[in-house]
Amino acid sequence: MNREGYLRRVMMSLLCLTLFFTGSISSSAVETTPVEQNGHLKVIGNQLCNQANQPIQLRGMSSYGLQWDNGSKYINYDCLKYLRDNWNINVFRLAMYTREGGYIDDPAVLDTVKKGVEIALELGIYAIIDWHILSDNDPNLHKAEAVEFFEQMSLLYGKYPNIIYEICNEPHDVFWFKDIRPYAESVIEAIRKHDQNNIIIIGTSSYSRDVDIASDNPLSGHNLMYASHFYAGSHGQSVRQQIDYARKNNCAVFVSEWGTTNASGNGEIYPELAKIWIDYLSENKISWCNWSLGDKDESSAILTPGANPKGNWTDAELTESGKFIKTILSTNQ
Ligand code: DCB
Repeated sequence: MNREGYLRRVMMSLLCLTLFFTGSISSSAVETTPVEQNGHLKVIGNQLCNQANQPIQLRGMSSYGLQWDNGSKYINYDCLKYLRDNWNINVFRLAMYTREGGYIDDPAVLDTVKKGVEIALELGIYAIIDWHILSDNDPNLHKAEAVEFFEQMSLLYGKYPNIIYEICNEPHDVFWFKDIRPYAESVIEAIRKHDQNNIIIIGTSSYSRDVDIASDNPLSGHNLMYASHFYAGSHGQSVRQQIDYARKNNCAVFVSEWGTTNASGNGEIYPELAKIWIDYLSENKISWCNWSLGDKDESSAILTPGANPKGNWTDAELTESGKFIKTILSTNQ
């Protein structure tokens, strides 16, 4: 090979190397989504972990009730992308009420749930499919529908690492061992027919606070977590102690819903008490979703009435709670 040919080859190789490195650097910085980074989640001991067995904390928003316009209008690609890219959410909860005009009363709400899941798949964030029992306090009231629903969801989406199932939002006036546990066994069995791996969150008694009671008689099976919900104005140290107790019993806890208000979802907000909770959850790498992404005129909503459905909100479109949550999430506090 002559000298000119040799030089040309050296120059070409340098060019290729430069293109390779700049290309790969920019794609990892900009294009790696939370799900690409973390893959299939799993529970190890009492801790949620990623595919590489490293502890992970998911943080994000719960929708408002999807049967209502105040909640459903924010389930669109632009809004959830805005929350992923500007508020750093890596999880999103789709609150599908069963009663109060929800799935049992009008199954059309399922379209919004599916839309939300498909957006989560595109955006590479985790999506919680929440069977949001509330006035129907006992999950057994609609157990047959729940079994059928979750079997259908696991068949459709179980192959994607994005999916998390929450099988009963907030049971109350029922007992863990006698009522909730057998319900959970049936629903888990239905999900596991099609999806052997994704995380399943099980609600607990007293509006999903009694994780301690559940942990004394836990379910058998893998990748199961127990729901602990709190409202900062109503629930504090004693609820954190219930969580500590469950974790000592080797049960994994997911705070799939919490609010800055009292348990009514309205009235004053309690940012100092909420910050104590947030620090506790971060220290223990406990995942959470805040209630709620919606513009109902109530203080637990993060948006003021009429806020842009596509995100990109000004401060005037955020409530006090919204500004607080935005700071916590976007500055990784
Ligand atoms: C939970 C529910 C959630 C509820 C919020 C705030 O309920 F999971 O669905 O959301 O916490 O209360 C509220 C909405 C309202 C709506 C109402 C009924 O923000 O706009 O009108 O649902 O659909 C809890 C949580 C804790 C307790 C009681 C309730 N508690 N509860 O500890 O007593 O009765 O709804």
